[in-house]
Amino acid sequence: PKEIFLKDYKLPDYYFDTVDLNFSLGEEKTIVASKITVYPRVEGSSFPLVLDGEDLKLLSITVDGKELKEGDYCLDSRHLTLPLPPSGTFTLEIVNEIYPQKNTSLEGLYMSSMCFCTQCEAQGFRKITFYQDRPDIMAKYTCRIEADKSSYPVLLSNGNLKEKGHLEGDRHYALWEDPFKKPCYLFALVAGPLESRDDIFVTRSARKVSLRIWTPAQDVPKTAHAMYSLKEAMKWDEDVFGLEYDLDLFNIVAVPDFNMGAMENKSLNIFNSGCVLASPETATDGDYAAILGVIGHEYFHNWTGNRVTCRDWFQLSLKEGLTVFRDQEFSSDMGSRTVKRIADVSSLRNYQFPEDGGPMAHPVRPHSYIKMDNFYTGKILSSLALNVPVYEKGAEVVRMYKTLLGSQGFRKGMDLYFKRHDGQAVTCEDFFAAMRDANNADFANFLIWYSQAGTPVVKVTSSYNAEAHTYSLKFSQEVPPTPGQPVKEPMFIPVAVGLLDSSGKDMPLSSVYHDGKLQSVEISNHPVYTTVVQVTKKEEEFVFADIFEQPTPSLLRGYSAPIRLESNLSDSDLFFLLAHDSDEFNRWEAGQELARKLMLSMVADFQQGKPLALNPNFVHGLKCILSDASLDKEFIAKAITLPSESEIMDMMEVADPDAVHSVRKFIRKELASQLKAEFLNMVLANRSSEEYVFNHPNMARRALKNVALAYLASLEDPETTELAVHEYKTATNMTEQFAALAALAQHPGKSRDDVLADFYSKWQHDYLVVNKWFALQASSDIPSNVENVRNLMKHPAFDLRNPNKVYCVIGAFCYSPVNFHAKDGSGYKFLGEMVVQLDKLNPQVASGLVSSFSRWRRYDENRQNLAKAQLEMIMSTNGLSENVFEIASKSLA
Ligand code: B3K
Ligand code: ZN
Repeated sequence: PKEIFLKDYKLPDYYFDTVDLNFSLGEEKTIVASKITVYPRVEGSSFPLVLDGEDLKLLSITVDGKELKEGDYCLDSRHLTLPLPPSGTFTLEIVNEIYPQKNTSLEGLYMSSMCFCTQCEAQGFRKITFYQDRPDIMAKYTCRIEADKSSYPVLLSNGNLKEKGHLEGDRHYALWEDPFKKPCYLFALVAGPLESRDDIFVTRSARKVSLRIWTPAQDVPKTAHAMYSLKEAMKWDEDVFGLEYDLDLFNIVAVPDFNMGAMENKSLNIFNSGCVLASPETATDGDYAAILGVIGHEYFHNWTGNRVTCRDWFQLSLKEGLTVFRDQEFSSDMGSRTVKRIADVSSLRNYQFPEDGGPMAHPVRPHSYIKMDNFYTGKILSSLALNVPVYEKGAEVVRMYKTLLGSQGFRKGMDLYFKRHDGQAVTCEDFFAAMRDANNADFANFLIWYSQAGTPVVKVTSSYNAEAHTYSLKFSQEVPPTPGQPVKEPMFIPVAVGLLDSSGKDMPLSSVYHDGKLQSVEISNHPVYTTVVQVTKKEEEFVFADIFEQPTPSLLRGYSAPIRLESNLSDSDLFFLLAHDSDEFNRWEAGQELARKLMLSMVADFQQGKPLALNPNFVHGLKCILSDASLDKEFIAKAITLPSESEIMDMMEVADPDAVHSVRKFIRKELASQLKAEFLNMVLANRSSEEYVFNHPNMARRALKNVALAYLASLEDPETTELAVHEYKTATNMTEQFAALAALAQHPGKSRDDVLADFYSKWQHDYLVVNKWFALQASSDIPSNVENVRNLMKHPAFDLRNPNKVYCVIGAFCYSPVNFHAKDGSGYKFLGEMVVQLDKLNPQVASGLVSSFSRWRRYDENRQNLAKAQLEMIMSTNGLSENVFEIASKSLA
């Protein structure tokens, strides 16, 4: 397999102006005819024209109307080369065959249930026809689709419908035209027996846009929330970024078989049905929130990704980091900003930090790849797979621009970015330059965020000078080495700081000394309570003036940079911040920091065979949060949730899944028993009295109730078990029903078996709910779960060809540290077998799973040997895909 490098990027020798595609659809065989106007980048130059093409059967190739004979071109398994194309502009016509029914990779053109559909990003278009499959080739497309009328009544592609009509033999056709230039990865086609929910959005310049969400007829009622989300997203992008939709039609199609969450094809977004379909009875608040976020995300790509796209795939974060940032902001504005921030930061800690510290660490903009797809499949979360560095750390980088420039400065930068680059394929530097130039900003070494991998560790120490009334914060930063980058440069780290007085109030900040210079912080005599200091060197000091008592610092407010912060705050400082910080995110963070310290020290006790005891101050701290009526309920739910097992394991020298699991379980049970009255009260006080509504207050209420119920169920006593069964039986929405089921499912026994059986019999007709049932069992911590998981795979509802089911059963299993990392190696063996089987069907899904092995060196020697043996077994498999090869070989390196 060949590694591709960013530094080798070359402008294409040829561009394409117009592309006319013609599909004659058949399940077994589809004929694709393309007609492309080609012109050389440099007039008069003569280079070979190299087209990508995989799994295609070439039928004919014509240049300017003249059919080429065999010796006129070269064809291998990946390329079609024309050694001597005509000079100047010419017309290239190619006819080829493809086999959608046989395409289990779910990229290119494939079948999902009764539909044809496509997935072209990153390099799937080459599985449809021969093309220069790279994003800097932007052309205007038409697409004519021909298919059986009764089996495929709906025919969709990008842009506007120009023509449709009947053809002989129960066939029909549709002709679509997309007026915007696009790279081929945004091409899409869908054909099938679909029906739509229709609506209209009136843009701010009073244009009417038809909105259609397509699904099989029986699912149309479940698209109301997706339509709501789409309209809200369209409005939000106008309000916040001044960005208006640019066509008269916007289509969304939901299909059950999809490798990822969704795809932003121009005006024809294709979605994993798990990211579209919802009803109060079948979807949880989490699903509703995810749908809002993903619908927003794909819609926002219309500007950040489609109108301005990436020059090459190394620039993926240009569109993904920015669009994730935009969807995070959208969700924050639609719900609770703090809670959304907490969720995003938890995700970074659970996935990004571990990856950044392992063999797969790579920068936001990678330097090389073997298979581009691997930059999308870092974590598998229900049905959504996202690459964390490119997507989520990329979003953090975009967030830092906003932190540094403020909302208005950031908006100016965005405006300039679109003004300069609309219709272009550009790079991360272009985005950086727009932000800088629009604000005359000095960003020093900010660009290093794109090229340097690893999570910076920032240490901060503080001291107060009571005579001078100054307060000093000394920062030092270190970026740990990562593969290929042994030595690191200091990074540009914006640290948002507030100082609390002894009553817990924010102190006004007037001025800061930095490098011996005094800088005013106040803005025109308005007191400022949070200021952003810019740490750009290995060591740096900031001294706050006019501080009249010893403060407690609130550092990195709102998590202003994606770093690990190590401070000299004492436990009592942290309890103080937990109780008083005006920055709600940092209140949560103080509680988490306390919990991390506590858990790590108890893990050490556990490993030394000492009895476990829970610090009463911690119980008291949580009790205060629980009883603080001024706090948002969803915030309370987050604040009383302990850091995950993987977060704690990531902080250990040698990760010990059994110890971490036992300790976390112990603390949960102890909290439940000491705060039982409070938790019971929370369940009773927060039951639903009305119909399901998707809004923040209602979701917050349900979140708090569900967390409390899970704590209570951990007691495994008859009273709380009965309560959970009661909540399960009386629930009127999936959020509460599933939470009660999940609370019971953690503990082996009759109640567990009964509710699981009941749930399946209730919901067996709904595959998305059945997926939840699968995931709950597969991710369970009950002992020796691997056997249950093997049995689940024999269940009639399981299908190895459907990515969602693979994620819900095999993927979910890997998220139970105790079972995946079982000492006897049974979990590793299971995953090894599955990767090999899946790789033959769907390499993207297989490589997503193999990454669960990549951190094998973090465990004890016995586990290391067992995991390594599986990686070696995978590597020795014949016919391994490049996708799996890349992850497995890098993991072993
Ligand atoms: N851009 C798509 C990702 C497709 C990846 C395919 N391997 C989804 C998104 O980020 O919006
Ligand atoms: Zn995206």
